[in-house]
Amino acid sequence: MENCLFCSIVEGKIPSKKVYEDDTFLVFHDIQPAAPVHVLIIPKKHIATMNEVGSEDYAMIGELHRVAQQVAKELGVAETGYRLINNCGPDSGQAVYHIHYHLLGGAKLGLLAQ
Ligand code: IU
Repeated sequence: MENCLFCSIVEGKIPSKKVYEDDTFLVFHDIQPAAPVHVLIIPKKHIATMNEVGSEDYAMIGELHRVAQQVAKELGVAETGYRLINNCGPDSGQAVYHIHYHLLGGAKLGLLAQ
């Protein structure tokens, strides 16, 4: 998708600090971390928001949770705890319209972190 920041990151046109990558997903550090651990888990497929997730994507979105588990372990927050957040649409504060999940941890998180 042209003019999509996260598609450009997937394509390597914009650099990112990668944590994990496979054929379907990319995980990279958020450029403005809101917690000691703050990474973004994205499908490589361009889906603008949660509202556009179709039945053909349900298995992939399920698989994303496996990636979240793995990354949480690798980043050392699996046991201490973490938060997995998807912002959808204007009221949520979604700024980038390529679906992504924030994985936040490494400290006690405030109620409204992200
Ligand atoms: P949001 O859920 O759409 O509000 O989150 C977008 C996130 O993308 C936000 O935390 C930004 O700091 C982050 N981000 C980034 O990691 N790299 C970028 O080049 C840009 C935003 I622009």
